[in-house]
Amino acid sequence: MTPTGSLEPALLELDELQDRAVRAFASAGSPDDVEAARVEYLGQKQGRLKSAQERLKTLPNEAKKAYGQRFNGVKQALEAALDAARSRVERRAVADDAIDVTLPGTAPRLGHRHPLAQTADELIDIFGRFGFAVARGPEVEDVRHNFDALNIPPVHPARDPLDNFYLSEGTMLRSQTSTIQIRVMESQPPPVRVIAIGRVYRPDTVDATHSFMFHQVEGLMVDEGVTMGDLKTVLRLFARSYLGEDVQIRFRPSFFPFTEPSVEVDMLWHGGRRWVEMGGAGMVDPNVFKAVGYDPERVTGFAFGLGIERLCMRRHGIDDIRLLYQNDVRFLDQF
Ligand code: FA5
Repeated sequence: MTPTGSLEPALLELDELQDRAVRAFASAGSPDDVEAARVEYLGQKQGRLKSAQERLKTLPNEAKKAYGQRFNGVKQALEAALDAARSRVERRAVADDAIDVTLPGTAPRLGHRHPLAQTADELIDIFGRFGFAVARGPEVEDVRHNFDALNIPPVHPARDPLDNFYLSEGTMLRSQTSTIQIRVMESQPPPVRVIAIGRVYRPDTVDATHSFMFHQVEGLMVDEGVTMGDLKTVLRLFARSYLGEDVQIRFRPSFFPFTEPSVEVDMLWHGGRRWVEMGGAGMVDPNVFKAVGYDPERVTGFAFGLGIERLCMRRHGIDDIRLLYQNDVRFLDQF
């Protein structure tokens, strides 16, 4: 305890107060620490500097001047230490909010092509290797390309309004990609070797294997001397490329107005027990050649139309076509 009235110990205590206060401000790491130090040393009510000021009254008059001068110096030093501490913690808060360019970045979540788009790309790739170019046609079609030129007579059940999406007079949403066969042959002379991939529309009841909108890949090859053997070879090679060496395919006699003879193409693989229909195919009917101005005495050709959803589903083990259209990312992420 300093004896009241003695200058030297009072000055020493002022020095000590300054030392401690400056250290407290210098070590304050946050705005709260700085505030706590301010209250302890510079607080108006019970701050240590305030107590040191009170001390002045207890000193003899001749000591007051020296004490007062030292006191003012300590006060200035403490205020400077407070200012320095404040601006230091503020700078740090700004730096905490700033971007640290040395940290690893946040990788953006990349999407990928839809499984059906991937299938379409792969089909274009495989048939491309067999020499087939890609052709396109409109989804809103006229009745001539969807039916007439394909040798489908006016009374044929395939034209039933209950089985098609008719639009205005003479137009409809195409029900098959075979329309593109006609468009290609109308626009170029033989030889032809094309595939066409696109959406087709039918008011079918939706279930695990049927949708009212789905995709087909159409193939057409026309030249002198094209045979059914070529058709079978191309489809067999395609099935092996897309589904694997162990796939088996079979051809079942069938009927389409635009091919003669016509077949359904089924596939079976991975030791499966059930044959699944891929699509229809056959040798282009002479009446179709006549409708587009080709000479059926000179050229022959084959055509096929396969369902892309079913190919994609078989390839990936998808058991419900609706999954392909629900756009649930948890499902799509798997492909
Ligand atoms: C046709 O569409 C003929 N144009 C195929 C063809 C082309 C034959 C060239 C001869 C020459 P089909 O209606 O069978 O044929 O349909 C072909 C394939 O489309 C079917 O095997 C099936 O895989 C798919 N498909 C048919 N309807 C649906 C549907 N509602 N939902 C999903 N896929 C379907």
